[in-house]
Amino acid sequence: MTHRSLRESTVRPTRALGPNRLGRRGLPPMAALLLTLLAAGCGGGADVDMTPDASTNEPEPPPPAKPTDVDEIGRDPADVPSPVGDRAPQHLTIDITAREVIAEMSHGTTYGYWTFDGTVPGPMLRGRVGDTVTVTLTNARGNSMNHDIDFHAVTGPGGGAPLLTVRPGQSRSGSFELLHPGVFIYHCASTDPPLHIAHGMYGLIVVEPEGGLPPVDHEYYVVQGDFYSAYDATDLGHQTYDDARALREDPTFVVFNGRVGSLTSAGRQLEARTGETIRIFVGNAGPNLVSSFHIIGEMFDRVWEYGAISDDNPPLRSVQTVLIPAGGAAMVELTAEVPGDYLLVDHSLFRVHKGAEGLLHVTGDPRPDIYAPAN
Ligand SMILES: [Cu+2]
Repeated sequence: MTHRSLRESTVRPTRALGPNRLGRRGLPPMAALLLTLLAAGCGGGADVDMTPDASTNEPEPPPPAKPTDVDEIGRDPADVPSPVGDRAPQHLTIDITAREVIAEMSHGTTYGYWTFDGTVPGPMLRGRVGDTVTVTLTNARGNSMNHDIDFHAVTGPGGGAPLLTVRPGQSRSGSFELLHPGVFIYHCASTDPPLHIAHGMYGLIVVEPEGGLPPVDHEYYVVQGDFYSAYDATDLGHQTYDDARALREDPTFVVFNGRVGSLTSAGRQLEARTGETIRIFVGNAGPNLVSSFHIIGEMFDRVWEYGAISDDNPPLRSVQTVLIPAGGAAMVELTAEVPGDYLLVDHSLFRVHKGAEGLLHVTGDPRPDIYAPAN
């Protein structure tokens, strides 16, 4: 993020007291009512209607839900590229398209997303330390905004963003050597970066250490993000983005993989059998919140905090909850011993009411030696 963009984001005019939030004469409802009462007291007995105007206290409902451009905004958590393995560094080519789409945020609500390749998060990218990647970003014709990509895995100004800033209908490319292993966020950083992140423009790039990561039975891809609309999460209709709530860091939705229910719907859950090893690449795009990532009923056998998977960083073991900063990631591994359903949550638990939950479904034989009723 550049200093220029920070200043711009700070001085952006907000809609904190937009028309929907105002009472009569452009004042907040309580102030308007107070003025009405004062006018009655000074009016020399004038006949003033003291009945509060209900319309001043009732925020307008959202506009109707819009037709959607995509059936599913949430990236499938099983959509993970193959492991790199033990290979020499090579040159990789990555093509990504910025797409602005209307999609369902929750049942009965839509949101105007800005995406990489039409999903949130965008595609998981994967290479190894020492690889060179040539990234071509295309900004789809018909989009309204300029877009770019700041790769936290890229060494150099803006994480590559200045080389990849594209106007709608255009493409640009940049080449970068991946100097550090790790699990890294990438995100759009165009003009007002948090605005673009709050519309869904982010993903993970995994840079494996030399020799690759040890094999596991399942790998999954989960990225948390917070979204800000002018309405309540339960208001059905089109949920338009709201600057005021974003600046207050008061999200309407906190979700894994793009929407409410993205990782709990049928066919989109994380799945494993008892005894199998599960690796989850977990990112937190923010733009505001820090995540306390937790799986209810399980412990992480191994955790690489901050996504620092360099060979010389041993994992933490037997961890209950992983703190993931905004703009950060972690790699966690676990084996489920007992069959059943396990909820993925942000353990700032009221966020579950805003959508921050997923599901790990484990099949296998019961283990009464570990988990059983006692009577
Ligand atoms: Cu963007």
